[in-house]
Amino acid sequence: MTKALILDSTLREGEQTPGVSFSIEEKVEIARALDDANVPMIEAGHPAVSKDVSDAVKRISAERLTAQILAHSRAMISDVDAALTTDVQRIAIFIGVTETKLKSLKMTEETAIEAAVKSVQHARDHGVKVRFTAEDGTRADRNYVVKICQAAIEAGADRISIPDTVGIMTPDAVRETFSWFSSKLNAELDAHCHNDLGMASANALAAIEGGATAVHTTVNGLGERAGITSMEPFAVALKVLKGIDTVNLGKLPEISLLVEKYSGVPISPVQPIVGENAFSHKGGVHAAAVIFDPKTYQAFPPNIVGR
Ligand code: HCA
Ligand code: CU
Repeated sequence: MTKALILDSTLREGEQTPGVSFSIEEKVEIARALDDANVPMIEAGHPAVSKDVSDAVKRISAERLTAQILAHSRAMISDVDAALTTDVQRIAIFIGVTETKLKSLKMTEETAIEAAVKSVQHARDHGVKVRFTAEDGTRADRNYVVKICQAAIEAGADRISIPDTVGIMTPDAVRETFSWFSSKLNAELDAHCHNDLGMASANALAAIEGGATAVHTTVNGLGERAGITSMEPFAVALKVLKGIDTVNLGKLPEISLLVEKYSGVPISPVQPIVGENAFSHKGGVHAAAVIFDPKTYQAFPPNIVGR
């Protein structure tokens, strides 16, 4: 467990938050801020969704940021083609792998593998890197997930995401899942943890322990339903609990405010790291002890995030 990359998906997963829609200018500004904080991978949108999303991804690619820019795509040639027009460095191709999802897509296990392979090959033929996502992979039949991922790897994918799409995992289960998949798959593994049971940050940390080399986050934890792993507490936890450096922690409060402003989703006062109360003390016993020595009631010094 030595590497950990953060992939920020505020502009893709985060924009799937009900009521949230960023303008193109806002997206470019958020992407620049993430890049400025040394976020290595930015998932900028799903171009097949609309002209606006596609234009935004194009604009962000054209910024030539240090971060690698990704576009999301279903395992369909038309989606991959839409992603290719945006000039991104990597396309993240996903397909549902549970029995229920395959049924709803009117696919069999075999036709889903074919769709995955064809779309991965199509992207690779156009010179872009590919991540393949086995959507809802933590609830699917493991042996099938390995089979479809192996096919995607043979077709040219070099990263595989095993998302906890409905947020039902525990840290122990995630750690075991990632060590199992890393023993079976010859690719870098991404974790994408939804927060339906409030486990997203703990599960993401456990994924790293199990062998994942990247974790998907959003600023302020935005995303479908209860969102996904929030970048701020996760990046700080990696540093404080595991000694792993990722993004520039001092930039987190300003990025959080920027995303609060453009998403219209308010930061809660008790939100870790960026909430108004995150480093405040109220009870007399606490206040007196903190005046004596701050570490009595602090998990880590607030100045590591510039507060
Ligand atoms: C979804 C897709 C996804 C994909 C994650 C990924 C998920 O919106 O259903 O590409 O790694 O949660 O499975 O966000
Ligand atoms: Cu998701």
